[in-house]
Amino acid sequence: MSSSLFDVVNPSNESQISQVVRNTPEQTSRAIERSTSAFASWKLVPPSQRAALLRNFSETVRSHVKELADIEVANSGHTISNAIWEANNVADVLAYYSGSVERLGGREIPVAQGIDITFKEPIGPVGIIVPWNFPMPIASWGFGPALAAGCTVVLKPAEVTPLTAIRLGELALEAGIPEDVFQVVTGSGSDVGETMVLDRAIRKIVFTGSSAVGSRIQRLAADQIKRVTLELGGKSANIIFDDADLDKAAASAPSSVFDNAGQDCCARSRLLVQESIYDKFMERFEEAVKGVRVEDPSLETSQMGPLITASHRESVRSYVDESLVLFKGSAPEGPGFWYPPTVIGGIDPSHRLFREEIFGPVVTVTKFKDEQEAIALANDSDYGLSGSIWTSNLGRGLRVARGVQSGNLSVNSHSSVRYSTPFGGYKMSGLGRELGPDAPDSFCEVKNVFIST
Ligand code: TAP
Repeated sequence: MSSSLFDVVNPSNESQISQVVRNTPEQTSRAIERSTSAFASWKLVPPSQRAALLRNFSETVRSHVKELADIEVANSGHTISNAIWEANNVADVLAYYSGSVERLGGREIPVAQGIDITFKEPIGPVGIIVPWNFPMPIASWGFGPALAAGCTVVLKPAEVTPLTAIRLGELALEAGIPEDVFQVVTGSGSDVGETMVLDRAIRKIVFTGSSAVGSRIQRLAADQIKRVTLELGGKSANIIFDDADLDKAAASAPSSVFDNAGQDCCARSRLLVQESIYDKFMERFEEAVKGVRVEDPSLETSQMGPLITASHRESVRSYVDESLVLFKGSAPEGPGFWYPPTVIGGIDPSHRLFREEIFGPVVTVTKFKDEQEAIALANDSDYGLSGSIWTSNLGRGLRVARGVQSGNLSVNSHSSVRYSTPFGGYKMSGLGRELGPDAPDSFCEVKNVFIST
């Protein structure tokens, strides 16, 4: 079957901005063969040289931050301030992991009658499959540590947002990363993605996306005992206690869920508010929500852009029962896939609005009495990715953080992601961790060698 082209659309105005190749399974298999050949030499590149190449890749990305950010604004509808952070994050991730190339060693272990040494060896060609919501950083959280460990990479961006990945592939070559060490293969999940999962030459899949596709990938990979890292959905809680700085908690709550129009796996889409301060908090929160600037994401003032596609907007809309809406922010009429920040109240935890990941600018608000009830509500979810706790009592902050079953919690902050700290989910939110100092280890096999003396 020969490849065809697919249209890439700007979600802010619905205009066609590019056409990209839809690769076939056969073309994907050929890319994997090239990746396998490149692996044989990439794994032997001396560590100091591999580190220098990664540093060079980082600096090349850094010098193209504005260009990459502009592409993301047009392709994904991200606000320009977010897109600049995202492009810088790619450069940061590469710089951070360039430092691990020369530190990735094994150990000497004391044993009887001999010497025992462990070696960390790169696992082989790695397939990285990313979603459309944060195309640049999520890709780099996989390819940064993988390249550092000595693996080659085949990256599949989501079909709707391929443009920054294509540009990163070009920048890698410009930076001196050898041909075929880092390949970008555009096309659909069922053709390109599934071929990568099924091909035995790919030794690990790093997948970020929905829990449904993640679970299918884990099942398919099991036949080959292929390694997988899964970063999946979320339904995180933002817990506001009565001793919190209410001005700060209310002012920051909109960005914790409406950032990237709520298309964020870490979105704090369940707001839990202690009943004693409910009215005081909601008054401030309403003012903050109505102040969110939903506008053309290329403007410096823009705080929220559109949803990614018309069909995704339909999916978000299908969740919202207007009779449950407490208040809304504003949104442009269109063209573009706009949807206003929306706040829902008065629902029971069994309601699908409380349970399912909507992946849009919709937040539910629920009252709680005390710490125990807050923890129980936060944990009443199949997911466990992120979450925030607002309190002036550090002991309470830590107690609740330890009680919530989630991979990334913040106290008096909404920060979830730093390249230097581990990131990943409990329960249906995933398997394994990305980022942080240990990420390159997940791209290595450990070999043990015993020498008799
Ligand atoms: P998915 O539909 O799961 O798609 C994710 C990626 O997988 C896309 O590149 C998709 O390709 C590909 N894919 C689809 N079917 C596949 C298959 N059978 N085999 C291999 N690959 C396949 O998710 P989405 O709708 O793009 O993204 C939203 C989801 O991602 C949300 O649930 C969100 O929470 C989650 N997410 C999680 C995180 C972390 S870090 N935990 C971060 C961001 C997003 P095509 O779309 O091109 O067909």
